[in-house]
Amino acid sequence: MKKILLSAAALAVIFGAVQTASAHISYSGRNFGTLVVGAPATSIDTQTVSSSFGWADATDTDWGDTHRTRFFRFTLSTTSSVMISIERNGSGNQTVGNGTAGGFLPAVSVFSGLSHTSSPLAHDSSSLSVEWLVQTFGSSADGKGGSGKEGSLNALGNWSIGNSVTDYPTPSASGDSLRSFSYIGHAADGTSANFGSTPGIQGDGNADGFLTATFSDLAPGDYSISIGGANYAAQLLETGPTFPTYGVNVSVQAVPEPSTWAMIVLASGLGLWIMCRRKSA
Ligand SMILES: [Ca+2]
Ligand SMILES: [Ca+2]
Ligand SMILES: [Ca+2]
Repeated sequence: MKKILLSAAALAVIFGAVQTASAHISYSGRNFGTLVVGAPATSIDTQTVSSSFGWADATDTDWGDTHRTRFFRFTLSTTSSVMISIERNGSGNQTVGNGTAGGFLPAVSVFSGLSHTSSPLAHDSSSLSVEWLVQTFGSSADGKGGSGKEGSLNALGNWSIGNSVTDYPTPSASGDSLRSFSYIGHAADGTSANFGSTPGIQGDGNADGFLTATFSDLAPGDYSISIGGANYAAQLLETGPTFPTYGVNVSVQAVPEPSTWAMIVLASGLGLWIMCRRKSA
């Protein structure tokens, strides 16, 4: 009997390790490709996010764990504005729990830059990730390597993360590489009652599980989207190590630049003015 129990425990450890490994930053099945202005929106449905607090937790001073958000990517070949819509999928894909304060509330950060697209994938506990945090923030506090950070993800600013042919605390080996993300912007479902008191967060004011936002004037290049839960207080309820997963549908579309719209409005206004002058003449 004891032997069977031990085997089950060993299996749980192995299964847990496999699950963790598969949750490193990956864009597999979540690449929107190159967006073209005027093309219809592309949707990637029935994706899952681990925890209802992951994005909000990465907005505070000790940052957050990339594993608690889900990464998507897109590419631009010309300067464009990009509209991102996220809808909680509560019917078929919300596997555990229903969160608090109205269920899963989506939030998103957009970054210029791309993580690794093949194994070994980047993660918060790789030697290189921890080394970067310690070099940047020192090692006199708690968190990863004493850096004072819970993880690599900064939802409101720049950050870096590394992959690892070995794992922490083995020193980074040749073959490991660091990727850097430049912060573009963010959007969050709800209000500070949901995402917490970190200054500067823009909410859509209505915690209804739906979020849409446009990020303007993005230069050609590769972009990463980090999507996670906006419920800051839920980290006190969802304490791990196993976190509830929530379903999201994500839609992305390149839309005309605000300056283009301004020109269209200006041009039609001018047309109207000429027509009026001709009529009165
Ligand atoms: Ca945090
Ligand atoms: Ca936290
Ligand atoms: Ca909303």
